Amino acid sequence: MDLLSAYRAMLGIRLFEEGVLRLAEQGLVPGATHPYTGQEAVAVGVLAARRPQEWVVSFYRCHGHALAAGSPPERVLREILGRDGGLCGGKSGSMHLADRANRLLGSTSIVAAQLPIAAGAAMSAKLDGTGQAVIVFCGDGALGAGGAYETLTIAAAQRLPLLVVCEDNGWQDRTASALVRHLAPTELVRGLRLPYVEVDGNDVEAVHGAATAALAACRDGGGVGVLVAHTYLRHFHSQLGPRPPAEYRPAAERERWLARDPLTVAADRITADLTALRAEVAAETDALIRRALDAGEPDPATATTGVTVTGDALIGAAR
Ligand SMILES: Cc1ncc(C[n+]2csc(CCOP(=O)(O)OP(=O)(O)O)c2C)c(N)n1
Repeated sequence: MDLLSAYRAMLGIRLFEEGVLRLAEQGLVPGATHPYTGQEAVAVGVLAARRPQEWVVSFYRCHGHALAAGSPPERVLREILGRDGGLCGGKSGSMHLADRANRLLGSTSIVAAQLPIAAGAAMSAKLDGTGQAVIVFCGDGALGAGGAYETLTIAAAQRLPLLVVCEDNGWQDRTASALVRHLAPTELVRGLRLPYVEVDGNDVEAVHGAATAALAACRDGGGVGVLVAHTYLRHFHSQLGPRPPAEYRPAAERERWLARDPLTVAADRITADLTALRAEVAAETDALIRRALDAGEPDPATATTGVTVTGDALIGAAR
């Protein structure tokens, strides 16, 4: 992986997300929006290891995954704002991004619901003999859900080519994970006898290396694998309604993680001067935000189009 390109991609996501947060504060984002700030190295590192045709499945914290999968940022932002020209016609909003062209199968707001969806895609890949894996992102809390357990059990028994990327940011909404979980993600998957690897989720090169190896194992008939990436959110869980104050999370915890921000970790290893690159990405982001804000609302006549797909059409389109 080219570290400079990875840095650029992470910076693009960071500035995009900071822009979304500003727009949310101005009341321009309908519904809830969940920032990805601080977790950029996971999406960028993992998706740089993906083969172009491999499906990705995400959850409500999906902006970073979509951008790293190749979705056009302006279309993603228009979607988040519910505007014309959005990735899904302005109908999905922030939490349900899907982009067939870039193999983002979908994103769901129901914790852990993305796992069985991804297992279905992995089943399809296996039956088709494509030799491709499917990548699914989830939070650490999602691994405690019943649907996750069922999915992992069945996927393991069927040796489905599925890579589960668990983004362990230490929190589940407003609750510290340590308070509510009996087993850490690694202990849980060890109990299911699944191959797993644990990685510093703020180090894009480490994530990329681990994902490359894990995906190769999945594709090679190894079946389901799990990558647990330890990371941290810079901004809090969701931006809707009253938000907890910054000090909600312990100051020492925040400081420790923010000092190891993925952008800083990568920049420290790059010898080139990044000033011009930073200015360029900032200007690009500002321009796309301005254009998205200028976009109109979708034509009401499109409200019922493209929202359901039936039988053969679904199977045909998914391949
Ligand atoms: C089935 C279900 N239960 C509860 C919720 C409410 N909820 C939204 S996010 C969240 C916490 C999930 O934490 P985690 O999986 O660790 O992901 P993170 O948000 O930290 O990335 C909860 C409980 C939900 N969306 N779906």
